[in-house]
Amino acid sequence: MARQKPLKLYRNIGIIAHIDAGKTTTTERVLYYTGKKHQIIEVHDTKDGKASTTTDYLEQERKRGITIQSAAVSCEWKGYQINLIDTPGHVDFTIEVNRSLRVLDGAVVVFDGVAGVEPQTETNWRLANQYNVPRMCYVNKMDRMGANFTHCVKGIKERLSPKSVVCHVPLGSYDEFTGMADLVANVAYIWDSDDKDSTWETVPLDQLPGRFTFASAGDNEWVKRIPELRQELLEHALALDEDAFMEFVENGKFDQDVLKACIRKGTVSGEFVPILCGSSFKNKGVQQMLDAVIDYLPYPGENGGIGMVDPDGKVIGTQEVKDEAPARALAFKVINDQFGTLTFVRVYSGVIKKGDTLANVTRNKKERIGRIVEVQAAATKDIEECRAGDICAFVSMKETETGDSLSDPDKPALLERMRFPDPVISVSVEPKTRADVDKMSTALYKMVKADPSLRLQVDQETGQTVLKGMGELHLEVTIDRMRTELGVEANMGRPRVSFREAFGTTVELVYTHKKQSGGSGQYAEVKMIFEPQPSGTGVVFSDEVVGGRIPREFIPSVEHAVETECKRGQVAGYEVVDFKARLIDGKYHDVDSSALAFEIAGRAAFREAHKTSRPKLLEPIMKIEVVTEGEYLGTIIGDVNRRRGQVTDQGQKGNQATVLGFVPLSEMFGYINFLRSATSGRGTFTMEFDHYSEVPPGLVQKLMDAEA
Ligand SMILES: Nc1nc2c(ncn2[C@@H]2O[C@H](COP(=O)(O)OP(=O)(O)OP(=O)(O)O)[C@@H](O)[C@H]2O)c(=O)[nH]1
Ligand SMILES: [Mg+2]
Repeated sequence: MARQKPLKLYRNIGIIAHIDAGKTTTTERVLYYTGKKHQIIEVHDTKDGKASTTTDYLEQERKRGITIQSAAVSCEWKGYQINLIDTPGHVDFTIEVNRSLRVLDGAVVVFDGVAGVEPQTETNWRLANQYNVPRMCYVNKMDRMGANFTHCVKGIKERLSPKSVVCHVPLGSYDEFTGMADLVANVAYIWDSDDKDSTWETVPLDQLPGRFTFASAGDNEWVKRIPELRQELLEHALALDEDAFMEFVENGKFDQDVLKACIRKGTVSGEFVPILCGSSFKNKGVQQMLDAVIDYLPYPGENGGIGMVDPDGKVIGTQEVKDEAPARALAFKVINDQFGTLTFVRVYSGVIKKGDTLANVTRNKKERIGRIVEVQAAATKDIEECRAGDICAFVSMKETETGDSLSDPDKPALLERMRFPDPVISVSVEPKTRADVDKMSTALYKMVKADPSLRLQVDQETGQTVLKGMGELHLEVTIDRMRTELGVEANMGRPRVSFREAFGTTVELVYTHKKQSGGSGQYAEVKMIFEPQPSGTGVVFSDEVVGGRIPREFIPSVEHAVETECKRGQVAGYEVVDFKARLIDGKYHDVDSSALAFEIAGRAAFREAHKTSRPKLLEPIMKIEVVTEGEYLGTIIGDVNRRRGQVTDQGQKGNQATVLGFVPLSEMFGYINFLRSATSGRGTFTMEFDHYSEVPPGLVQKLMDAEA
C-alpha cells in the first residue's frame, strides 16, 4: 500500500505543562473541534466514574481528576493528521513527559493564566530542550479570576525563553475575556458566548480601537499596545529571512506568506517561540491554537532526522525521516493489561508491515510483528502497516522494553536513547492475601517493566520486596493500578527515602583471599584503586591488569563482585554510587585460583576499601515551591530552615507569595499537613527531586535511627 498522506501533512505533538494547567481540557476540545467526538467531558465531572474524558480513562485518573499516564489520540484538522499526546503535569509522573517528548516532533506548552510559569513547566521545558523539541506557548485559563497575561509573558520570557514572542493578545480577562488579537493575521477573533459551538467574528485590527473598554487597566494596556507589538513581531520574525527583512526595513513591505514561513522556520529551529492565549474551558482559542500547530510546528523530520548511536551512546550518524530507508523505530511505552502487552513505537524511517520480523538492536533479539494497531486513548484499531513518522503500537511483543531500538534486521542501528529519572522514595510491598502471594512478584515486575521510573528490589537479608519510585503518589497509584489492571492486591509500608552512599576519598589496597581446607585450597589476590567520581557517573570498572598477572577468565569475576557488593554500602547498607574501581594488579595460583576465589577477593576488597574511605551517606534534595498568602511567608521560611532547607528565592504569583528552595526529602514527609495547618488550608506546594547531597556526618546516626 502506498503512503496515504504526505509526511508534510503530519503533526506529532505533545501537550505539556504543570499540573492542572488544562492539558486534558484542551485535548477534549481538540477532539471535539476536529470532529473526533461529539461530546465534551469536563475533567471535574468524572469523579463518580460514570463518564471519562478520552485521555484520562484510567480509574485512578478519573477519581483524582489528574492525568497519570500519557495517552495518544489522533485527529484531522484542515487536511492535516494530528497525533497528539496528552501528558500528566504531576511531577511524580515525569517519565511520561520524558518518553513522549523523546518521540514527538513538537509541543504545545500550556500555562494557567493566573499562575503563569510553574515549577513543572520549567522542568518540562528543560526536558524539551534536551530532546530538542520545537514548541509554542498557550496561555490558557484567561477567563479565570486573576488571569494576568502580563505576569505570564514576563515569566515565559524571563524563566523559559527570551526568544518567545507574543502572537496573540487577549481581549480582556476573567469574565470579560472575549477573544484575541492575532498579530500575524492582523485580525481579532471575537466570541459572543462561551458555548462550545459558538463561532467568532473576525475583525481587522485597525477597527479595534474604541471597541472595548475593560475593567482592568492592564487589559486595556494590552489592547493599546497592539500596533507596537505587531511591529515587534514583524521585526523579530522577518529578521529570519535577510531579503524579506531588508525589504521590510527599507520599504515597510512584506508578504504574508513569507511572514508565516519565517515564524515557522524560527519555531522549528527554536529561534522563535510563539505565545498564544485562550480559554479551553470557555471554548475560545482552541481552533486558533490548532491552526498555529499546523502553521508553525514541524512535520516529522523537518527538524532533522534521528540520531544513531554506538553502544556507548556516542552519536555516529543520522537517519532521515522517510519511507525509502531501512525500518527504524523506537519503543517508548509498554502497557500491560489482562489482554496482553501493547508496545508503543515511533517509526522514524522505512515501512513496517504486519508479519515482518524486526531486530531489537538494544537486546540483540529478533521480534516478529504479529499485529499493528492505531491507538486512540483506550481504544485500538488494527492496521496493516506503519511508516516513517507514525506513532502506533505493536501487540504482544516479547523482548522489547521501553527505550529499545527496533530496526531492519539487515541494517541494524541503535537510536538515541531516552533518559530515565532516578527514583528517590521507596516502600516495602506485601501481598494482601494468600491468594496474592504467588501473583505479586509477577505483577510488580510487569508494572516496573511498563514504567522505567520504578525499580524493584528484594532485600537479600530480610527477603522484603521494595518498590522505588518518584514520590508517594507514584507508588500509591502503582499499587492501585496493579489491583485494577492485573487483579493483584498488595499493602504498602511507610514511604522511605532512597539514601545512597559514596566513597569519601581514593583508596588503594591489596586484598589476598587464601584458604586451605583439606585438599585443594582457594587463592586470589587483587590490587585495586577505588576513586570517587562526580555525581551521576554511576559505577565504572576498569581492567588495567597487564602481563597476565591475573588470567583473563578471572577478571569478570572481580567486576561482578564489585557490581554486586556495591549494592550494600558500609555506612548503612545503601547502594554505593559514583566511583571508579580500577583493578591494577594481582596474583594467582595455578591450582588454587578460581573464578570463585577472585569473586570473594573482589567483594572483600570493595568492602574494606569503602569502609576505609571515610564513606559518605547521600540523601535526595528536593526543589520545592510553596505558594501562600503573604501573611504566612515568615512561618513558611522559618519552617524551611528548620527542615535543614535553604530558601533560594521569593516571588509573587498573582496576588500570592511564593517561596523557592531546597529541602532534604527526609524532612518533607507529611509536609502537606504542616502547610495546611500553618496557612489555614490555603497554601500549596510542589516538589521535585533535584540532586543528591551528603548528609552532615553528625546527622547520619539520627537519620538511620529514624529509618529503623
Ligand atoms: N476557568 C478555567 N478552568 C479551566 C480551563 N482549562 C481547564 N480548566 C480547569 O482546570 C482543571 C484542571 O484541568 P485539566 O485539563 O485536568 O488539567 P491538566 O493540565 O490536564 O492536569 P494534569 O493532567 O493533572 O496535569 C479542571 O477543573 C478544568 O476544568 C480554562 O480555560 N478556564
Ligand atoms: Mg491532564
